[in-house]
Amino acid sequence: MKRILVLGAGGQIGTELVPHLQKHYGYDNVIAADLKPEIVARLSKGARAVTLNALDIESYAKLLKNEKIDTIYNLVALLSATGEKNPQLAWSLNMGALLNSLNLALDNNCSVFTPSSIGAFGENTPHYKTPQDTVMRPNTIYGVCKVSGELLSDYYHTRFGVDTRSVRFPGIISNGALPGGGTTDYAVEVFYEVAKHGRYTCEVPKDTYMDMLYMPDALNAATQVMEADPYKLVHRNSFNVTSMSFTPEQLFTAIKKRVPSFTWDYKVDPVKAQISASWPDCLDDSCAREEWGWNPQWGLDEMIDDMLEACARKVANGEY
Ligand code: AKB
Repeated sequence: MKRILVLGAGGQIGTELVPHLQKHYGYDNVIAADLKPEIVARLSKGARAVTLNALDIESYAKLLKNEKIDTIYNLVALLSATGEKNPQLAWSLNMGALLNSLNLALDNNCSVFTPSSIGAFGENTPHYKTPQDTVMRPNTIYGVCKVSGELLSDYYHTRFGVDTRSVRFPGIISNGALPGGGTTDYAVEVFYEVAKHGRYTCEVPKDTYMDMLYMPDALNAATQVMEADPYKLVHRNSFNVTSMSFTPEQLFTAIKKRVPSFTWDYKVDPVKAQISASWPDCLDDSCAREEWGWNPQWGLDEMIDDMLEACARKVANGEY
């Protein structure tokens, strides 16, 4: 049985990845680590949780040894929009956590999953059916970290034999923890605002296409790529994955069909407009399908129905 550490466990993905991993590998085999004690206090209600600064390599090494960890899910990252407010911090945090994870994985014989992103692509990437292997010249610090992270992870695999694997996540839509600081966050926020106020002001231009995944598919992507037969992997860092692509206007129109009183408008944030315009409209994820059987289950309509119900419940229970 695997012994797993989830770093940055209190964020949007970690909050749901921890119970998903517990279900597959057992409660005791999953350690949830986060920087902030108040987040660790929340996590400890449903997991073995510890406070850890991923940049503190000695504490990180001690935890790996004490817990006999063999698999690291490194989710530590400042996202695209927040990264632009403090590029130096984004670089030192995103790359520092990755470099420590790779070096400690080498010393302790661990596998490492570090999500990449559609943010790894840039303006001169082909935007329609963006290929697995293509031009990658992002113009955000987040994207620069993601491309560097992909290259570094592949380097640690080919040079030192570390088992590194990854997927390029699009926007992830979920109703566990809210995302924070991303360009795709609008596609989550809108559901809470529909439930609470019946209206939403969107900061991304109405006609910008971006790929999205519903959380259950994102969780499966993270565990399936780590379980894949290594001999079938032509790629490692990182695989395109997607299940839907839409514009804000298309999403809001589809919500309005279910909630006729819903209204929305736009107050475009120039940073988010620039970032979202530079990202793909839709990815080609055929390599993930061929090499490890990627097969997402959630499309736009099922996702909207599920999100509306879950967010209405959360608002009714006073959880938002
Ligand atoms: C962001 O918007 O920054 C993230 C991402 C697509 O990586 N959600």
